[in-house]
Parts: sequence; C-alpha cells; structure tokens
Amino acid sequence: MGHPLTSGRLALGTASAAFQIEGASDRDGRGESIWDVFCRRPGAIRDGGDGVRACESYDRLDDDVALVAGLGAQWYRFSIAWPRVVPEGTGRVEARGLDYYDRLVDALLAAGVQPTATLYHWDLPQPLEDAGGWLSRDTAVAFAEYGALVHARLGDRVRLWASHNEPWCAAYLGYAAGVHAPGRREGGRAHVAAHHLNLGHGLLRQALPDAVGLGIVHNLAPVWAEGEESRDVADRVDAIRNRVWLDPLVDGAYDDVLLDVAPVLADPAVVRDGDLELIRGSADWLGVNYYTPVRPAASAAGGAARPAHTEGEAYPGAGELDLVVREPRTDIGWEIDASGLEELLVETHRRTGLPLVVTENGAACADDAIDADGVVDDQDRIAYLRDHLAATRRAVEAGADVRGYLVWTLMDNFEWAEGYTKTFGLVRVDRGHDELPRVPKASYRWFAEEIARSTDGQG
Ligand code: IFM
Repeated sequence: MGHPLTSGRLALGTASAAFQIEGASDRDGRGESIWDVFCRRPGAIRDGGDGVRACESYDRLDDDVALVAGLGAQWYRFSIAWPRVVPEGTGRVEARGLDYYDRLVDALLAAGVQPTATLYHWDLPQPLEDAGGWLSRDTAVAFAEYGALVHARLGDRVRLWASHNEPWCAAYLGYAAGVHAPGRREGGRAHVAAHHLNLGHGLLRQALPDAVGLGIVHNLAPVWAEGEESRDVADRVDAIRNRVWLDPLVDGAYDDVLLDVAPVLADPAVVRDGDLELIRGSADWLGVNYYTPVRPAASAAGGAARPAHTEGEAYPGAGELDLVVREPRTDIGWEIDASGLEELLVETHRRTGLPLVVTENGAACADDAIDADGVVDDQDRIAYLRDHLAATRRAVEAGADVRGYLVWTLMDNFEWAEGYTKTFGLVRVDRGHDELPRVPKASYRWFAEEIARSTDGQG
C-alpha cells in the first residue's frame, strides 16, 4: 500500500477545508462554486455569512502553516478547491490555483508536517451543478479527471489522498434536506447523488496509479434506536447513513434494506453494469469523521427526549422519524458521547478491514470568548477532545486498526449553514477585527502537549 500510515502508531494532527478558510473567492481565476451561490440565497446561512473572506488563509498561508507546525502536528489535512483548479469543472486548468496548493504542500513539508489532500469537500464548480450536479453521472467522470490532474501535480509529495469528504452531507443535506448547497429538495433522487459520489471515487481510483494511497472520508455514525419500536426505522437510517457507502466499498453491492428504501438504486440506468465492481475494494484507507451518535425514533416514540427534526428529511425513504438528541450537547446542539467513537471505530474496522484514520473530531463550544488577559480558556473543548482521544485509544486496544486522529479544526472558520456562529477551532479567529487575528486557545496548548507526549512515546 503506497501510503505513509504507520501501523501501531496513532499520528496526531488537525484538519481544515478550502471553502471554510481560504477566502479570496474571486482571485487568480477561481471559478464559482455551489457554496458561493448558496450563500447568496436569503436565509440559507444563519448569520448571512459567506466564504468571500473566510479566514483569508489563501493570503496567509505561511501564518497558518506556522500554526500547524507550532502544534507539533504530524499531519495536516486540507482540501483542494475544485473551482480554483478547474474553474468550470471541466476543461481549462487554472495554473495559479495549482500553484497555491503546490506552495502549501511545500510549506507543510518544510515544517515537518505530512500533508493529506482531500479532493472534494463540497465546493462543486457551479457550472457542473447547472448541468445536473451530483444527480448527473457526468459529474463523477469530471471529478475523476480533476482528481487525476491534481494528483499529477502534487502526487510526488502528497502521499495520502482522500477523494470525498462526507459524501453523505453532499448527497443528502445537499439534495434531500436542502440545508447545504446546492439547496435542493429532491427526496429519493438524493440516492442517485450518493451513487454518483461512490462512482466518482471508484473512477478516481481507476485514474490514479495503483501505488497511490487513496482513501475516502465518511461521517459514519453509530445509529442507536430509541427503544424496541424504533429498530426498523433505525436500520433504515443506518442503511442511508453508513451502509450506502461501506457496502459497495466492501461487497460491491447495495443491501436489500437500502434497495427497499431507495428503489432507484436498483435501476440499471442509474447503477450501471460494472459500477459496483469498480467501487469494490477501491479504498486503501478509510477516514472516519465523528462528532455525535444518531438516535432515530419511530415518530411517536420520541418520548421525554427532545427530538431534533433538522436532519429528518436527510434520510429519504426511511419513514416518519425523529432524531432524538440527548444531553449533554455541544454549542451546535450535538449530543456528546465519546463511547460512540469507540464503538464506531471497532465496528468499522471489523466491517471493512481497512486502516482507519479519525479524520475529524471536535466540538463547537460556547466558552470561546477572549478574556481581559487575551486568553481563550476553552475547557469544554479540551474535555471533549480528551475524552474522544481516549476513546480512540480504547478502540485501538480493542483491535481497531486506527492510524491517526485529527482534530477538527485548526481555526474558527465558516461553519456552512451556521455561518460564523459556531466555532470549532483550536485557534480563535477574531472576526471583530478587520485583520482577523489568530489567537491560539487553551485547547491548542493542550493538544500541543498531547502531541509532544505521544511523540515522546509516553502517550
Ligand atoms: O465543519 C464541518 C466540516 O466541514 C465537515 N465535518 C463536520 C464539520 C463540523 O460541522
């Protein structure tokens, strides 16, 4: 396997994504993405924010790499903005876009940090959306072409690649719930988008040399039924959240429950001969992003626990359901339960046999204010990260082959539909000042010490 993941060692680092931090959205020939357009839709983003400035990382590459290096991080996972590199999605390549990522990779390597590139973290070029987006098979083909050309430029130095980040969000929040770009509510058609995302990954694998360490990053979730009466609905949710990705990868098939929920996946015009064979075995490693468990309740079973309907539409075909969210919660309203990560890692390794990386884990916290001494004492985040890192280590002891743990995220940034209202960073980005100063939080120092301990062999 041509990737630098070391068996038996948990590498530590942090992660980010292009649209959330880069800004410079109209510079150096960058094309428009679906998120640029979605942000202009009235009411789509909680505070009306957008990615025009974001954290201005495009212009502050050296400062931000210094922050990664200051942590002692072994890895930094970033994403490539497709519209910066291929502004129309296909065709013309923008050299200035590629140059930016080239500089980023060199700066990381010079600082002793392994770069991991994610090719698709949701910023689809708008011209491709105008032609059907992920509902169109052509988007999968275009994705593989774009991925191959980025790899041709950076592959001599980036040894660990991810195709998609959280395709569940791209497919189901984007094309069913409509709360992410492109903001479409197409119900069961979203399953077609899911298949095309799977296919895009498979086509990319085919387009890259065999030796490339190619993975895919999923926000898999432990799905815990709220009581016996919710078992069936929970099974359907599990099919849409987890099995739609893992089954084709491992077995080259969509399972019967999923086909029942998503009959469109049995349509030979959608899932064509050879598609599933192409996807099967197409990942060398698997990224797992974990924040919270999912607790489906058959609609009447919500009971005393409080239902959250926000993602209900994101499971088209699963039937009437509530998503129950128990206490305690982070500032974004997600239940905190580190045991979910341990269970997920053990189960996902058992299911796939692949090396795993926790490619994202972190918390939006309310204790992110800066005090009179200039300190951000984010003890809630430290507690969350400490518990989840411990859960990761327990999963390793239980036999899960986990090779890395990356905190989401380096710095406070554009949190999609929540705009700038929710902060996950180890570093505060002070939006009250025009220069967007970076202020490392207490969690940054805690994580730096944790990394130092683990590289000394004491962790
Ligand atoms: O900010 C996102 C990231 O882009 C994808 N995973 C979840 C994070 C927190 O919502």
